[in-house]
Amino acid sequence: MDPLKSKFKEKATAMSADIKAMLKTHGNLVIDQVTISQAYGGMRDIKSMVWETSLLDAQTGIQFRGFSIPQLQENLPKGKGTEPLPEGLFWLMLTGEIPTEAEAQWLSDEWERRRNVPEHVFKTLKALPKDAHAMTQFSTAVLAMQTESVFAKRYDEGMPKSDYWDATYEDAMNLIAALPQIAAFIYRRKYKNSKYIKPNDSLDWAANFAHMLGIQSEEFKDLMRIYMTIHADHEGGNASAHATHLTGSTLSDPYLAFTSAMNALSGPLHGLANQEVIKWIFDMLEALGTTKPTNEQVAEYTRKTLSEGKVVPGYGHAVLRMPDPRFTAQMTFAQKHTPDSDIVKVVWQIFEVVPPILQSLGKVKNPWPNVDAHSGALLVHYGMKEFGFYTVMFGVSRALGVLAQLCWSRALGFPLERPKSLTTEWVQNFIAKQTAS
Ligand code: CMX
Repeated sequence: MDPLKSKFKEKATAMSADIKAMLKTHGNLVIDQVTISQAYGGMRDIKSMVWETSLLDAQTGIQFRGFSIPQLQENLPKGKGTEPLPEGLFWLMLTGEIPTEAEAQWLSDEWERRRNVPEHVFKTLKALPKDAHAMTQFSTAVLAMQTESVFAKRYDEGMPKSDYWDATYEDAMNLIAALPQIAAFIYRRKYKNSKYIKPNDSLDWAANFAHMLGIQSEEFKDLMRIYMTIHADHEGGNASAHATHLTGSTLSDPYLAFTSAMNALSGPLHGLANQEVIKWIFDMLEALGTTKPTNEQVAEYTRKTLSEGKVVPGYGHAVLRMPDPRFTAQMTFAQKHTPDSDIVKVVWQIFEVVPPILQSLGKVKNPWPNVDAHSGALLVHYGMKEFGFYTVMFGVSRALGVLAQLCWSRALGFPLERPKSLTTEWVQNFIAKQTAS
């Protein structure tokens, strides 16, 4: 058994026993109540699922196994670069332990060994029109690759429940290993005349992705390392994580579950916001006829967007009530590497101008930027102007978190997810009974 799998098995076996004992003694403790507003309002804040790999706090932001983003930057292995390796984060999410440089290097090599993409996946992609959205292509490719699922094959052969975690781990590792190649193929086919770039065996997972996209600078490789790290996981209730959890809970294999995640990520209120942000910025600069707008011009354009009944993309969050630490991490990267970039400066200007305007509406619960407010400007700076591809990059990263958690969900034997729904008539009758008594 490989070192990561055996460590995961050891941790999951111990935790499974702990959870069984806890449920026996404390299973009836009430941890939350649900209001009618929550039932109608997208189930905000209801504590009703367990997600081991990360936890989100409204005021302090995301923690991966108890580590904030700056702490990940301090503690995770960095390989040949200066930013954390996503390999290290995956190890941390799966085992709860920070890996050594050697363990992160082992994982890099292991993903290199597993990264085979079958020819029919590329053929499937080639059958799609190039102008199909990059996320449609990405989701289709992952679905086409489901032919390789170890979980589906073993289930078909009668695998016992006790082995589900093992087959899930195999699929998670193989899929994560293959995603950069699939994503880069989509990018090069769609935008670079199908001039593909072969993987480079000497590079880590994120740097190899940068290489296959066709941007060879060391700075961009570091950007990909931090980008793939900060987008990986955001606890379990967000739409892409929850979609993986829900689909996976039916014992659909990891390829099918991850496709659900990617379809959820493709919505403009979730991952597609990263394309919408840069589109909004480009549209604004074009409308104003300048690359260096004044704060008054940005404010006026923001008010125009709101008056047209649209949201300002990249701002607001269902949980956070402060600037997203993933935004701040990208801003810190930009302050270090690209302080003179015009497009990055516009992002910082929007950060100054937009929050008070959103606050003044009186209804926006979080006027601050989220992760998507910054990412596009950095990509544009390094030459990736094709914003229709941006959500695929988010998706490649998101695989790390949701698939690590899927291993945990199978190891802990989480059951089919099936919350209770109501009709408005049921709610009205309930109110009538409550108010009568
Ligand atoms: N611009 C304008 N209005 C906004 C807004 C924004 N950025 N954010 C919230 N609002 C509005 C909502 O549309 C809602 O209006 P109505 O009552 O008229 O329907 C009101 O403020 C209250 O919303 P909220 O409780 O503050 O926010 P929600 O939890 O419902 O929604 C989110 C959260 C992210 C969907 C919302 O802030 C939004 O649409 N933001 C822009 C899109 C975006 O950046 N999404 C990416 C999120 C991060 C990610 O998942 O990648």
